[in-house]
Parts: sequence; C-alpha cells; structure tokens
Amino acid sequence: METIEINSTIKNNVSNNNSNKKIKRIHPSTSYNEFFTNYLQPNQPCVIQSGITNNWPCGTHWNQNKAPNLNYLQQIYGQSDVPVANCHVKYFNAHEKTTMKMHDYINYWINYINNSYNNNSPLLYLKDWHCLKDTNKAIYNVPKFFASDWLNEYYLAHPELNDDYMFVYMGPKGSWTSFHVDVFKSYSWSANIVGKKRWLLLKPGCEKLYYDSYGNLPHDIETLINNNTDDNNNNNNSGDDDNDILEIIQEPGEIVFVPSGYYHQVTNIEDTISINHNFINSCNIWNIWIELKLSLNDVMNEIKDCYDMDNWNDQCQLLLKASNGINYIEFYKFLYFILTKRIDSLNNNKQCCSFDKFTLGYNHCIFDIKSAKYVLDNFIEDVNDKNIFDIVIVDNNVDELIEKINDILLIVDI
Ligand SMILES: O=C(O)CCC(=O)C(=O)O
Ligand SMILES: [Fe+2]
Repeated sequence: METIEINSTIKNNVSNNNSNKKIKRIHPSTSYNEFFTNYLQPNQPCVIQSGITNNWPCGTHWNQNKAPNLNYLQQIYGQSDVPVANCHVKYFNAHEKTTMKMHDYINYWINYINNSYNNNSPLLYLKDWHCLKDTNKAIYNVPKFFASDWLNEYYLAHPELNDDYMFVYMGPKGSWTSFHVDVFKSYSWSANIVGKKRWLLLKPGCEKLYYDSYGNLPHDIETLINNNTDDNNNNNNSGDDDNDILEIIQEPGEIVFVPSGYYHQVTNIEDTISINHNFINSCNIWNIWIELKLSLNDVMNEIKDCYDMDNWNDQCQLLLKASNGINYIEFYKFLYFILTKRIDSLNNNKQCCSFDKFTLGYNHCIFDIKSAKYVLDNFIEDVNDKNIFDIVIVDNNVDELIEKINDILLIVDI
C-alpha cells in the first residue's frame, strides 16, 4: 500500500488559473505533494515524462517494435464489443459512433495501414472503451498523481451502477477527437502506451473567442485556425498570450494532465493506444458543483413556461441528468459517500483507500472533508433557495452528516 499525502500547510482554496505560457514536463519521481500544489490545485496542465507505463502489462503486451501489437489485441480481445467513432462523419459536436467486435476493428486497422492510410477509406477510432470493466484484466496501475479520484472511487464501490470513467483509446494515424470539454468539467489524464498525439488546449473561458455567430463552438478548431478565415470571426491572434492555444506533442510513454474546464482537441499523429481517466477530487469539486448548478439554472429557465405542470422540479432533474450525465440527487449521494467514507476512517482510525494500492494520508483526508463540506454547504443553500430539498435529499440524512463533519473538524482544527 502506498499513501498519498499532502503537507498540512496546504490551504483549501478554489482553483485559479495562473497564466503559464509553456506546458511543463515533470519527472515521474516528482512527489505527490508537489504535483498537488503545482498542478491539481492551481488547475495547470502538465506532461509527466515517460517511464511510468514501461512497467504496465499493457506497456509491454500492446507494444511491438514501437507500434500497436495488433495481432495480440485481436487474439486477446477479439470477441469484445468496442465503441468506434467514424472521424469522417460529424454527429452533433462529436463523431458518429457504432459498436464493433474488436476482431473486426483490428481487421479494419490492418487493411487501413496496408492501403497506406488512404484518405478515401473510413477513418475509425476505437474510443471510450471501458476495457477494465468489460474484461476484468488489470493492465495498468493508476499513477500516484491521479490516485485521488473520487469519481472512479465512487463507481468502483458501486458495481451495481455498472459505470466508470476509465477508458482505452486506440486508432490509426490521423484519427482524432473533436474540440470539447470533458464530462462534468472533470480533470483527465491520458497515458500513451504506444504512439504520439498532438493536443490543442485552451484555458477556461478562452473558448468563447471561437463561438460562431450562432453561439456554437467549432467542431474542428485546428482547421479553423489553419484556415484563419475572416468570415468566422475567430480571434486567435488577439495579441494576448493568455488567449493562445497551447500545443502539446505527447510522446510514447508520456502522460498528459488536462485540468478542469480546458477545451481541447486531440489528434493521433501515429498509430496510437492510450489509457484515459476522467477524475474529480478535492481540488476541482467546486468547479464541478458550479457547473451543475449553472446547468440546473439553464434547465429551469428553458422549461419555465411549464411551471404549472405536476412534478416540474422532478422533470428538471430528469432533464439535468439527460444533458449533464448527473443530477442533484446523484451529486448528493456522491458527496455523501466521499464524506462518510473519510469521516468513518478517521473516527475508527482505519486506512482510507482511494484506489486498491493507494491510501489517503491524514492531511489529505482532512483536506478532502473540508473541500466537500464547502461544496455541501453551498449545495444545501441552493436546494433550499430552489425549494427542492425534499426531492433531492431523499433519505434526509443531511443533519447527521453535518454533525459528523463538524465533530471531526472540531477535533482536527487545532
Ligand atoms: O485521445 C483522445 O483522442 C482524446 C482524449 C481526451 O479528450 C481526454 O483525455 O480528455
Ligand atoms: Fe477530453
């Protein structure tokens, strides 16, 4: 068991966005505390230099002469159903998606290579594959930097929900992911097992420079910048370095950390396989909550004409779930789980696991509780303002929870 810990002097504060022109590369031996202070808390992107993936089973098995080991993948996972995007076909702001057998996908990939990556053939990208959940094979270890991950901690503890935010991506040179921000405005990390990617990233808020006249964001910001036409009103050359698009060329074995709320577009510049997780923790939970709150305000505004209907507030929660992937009811259950787990471990003097081989240090546990409480207070204020307390906090166990939090904080706040 490895413990992830932070210095007791680290203060809870809402993440900010210091302007940093160049994306830093850090050594895999960087301490957790340093990563927490310099990247997670201030919401700054960085790249972790190669090394970590070398020891992963997938780092060796999926890799043959610095290219994806397609025969191995076909042999081991051939019968798995995998989600595949067609990069030539736009669907809303992403790509059209289907499901294929891995066996067929690998045949497609081999043919595509043999046809010299012919642009007239479909360009298929296997993405968002829940490989771990679907196959139950341990193929990598979560790096310590990303071991405070409330989202996957929650889903791993609730197998009945049958979900998680741990993915495998693989595709030929040229396959790409269109301009987007990650689900819930969560963080993500992405490790190249084999191959190279080009990332374009924008600091939170800078995406607004790229709205078209209908208020839509571009599907393909790379082409937009390259064409840099006058008619789409884009403003890349604002003369302000803070608005610049950040570029990362991610080499094999390197791991990119994408902060919360950064829009990005990603292209595989070689045949590439990566592992990607989305995650939430004490440093971005406030951003996630604010995003959810704004989304409910939007939903309420959109259907305010039907306010007289029965169960209007329930309908709002249903719409919020559909548009955001999570609603207030689920968000509360999530916060409740994170808080009670940490409080119980402190009260009973037992270790608090985040992932199988990581436990939370004492300071980290307290930090987590304080951050979650800060969000919980604002959440309760909001549900009271909106008069939805009874439909959101179904078991009404909130008083007991707040009492437990206060008891703990009384003891530790010396
Ligand atoms: O690698 C890709 O194609 C997309 C990855 C991504 O968007 C992410 O990790 O957040
Ligand atoms: Fe993403």
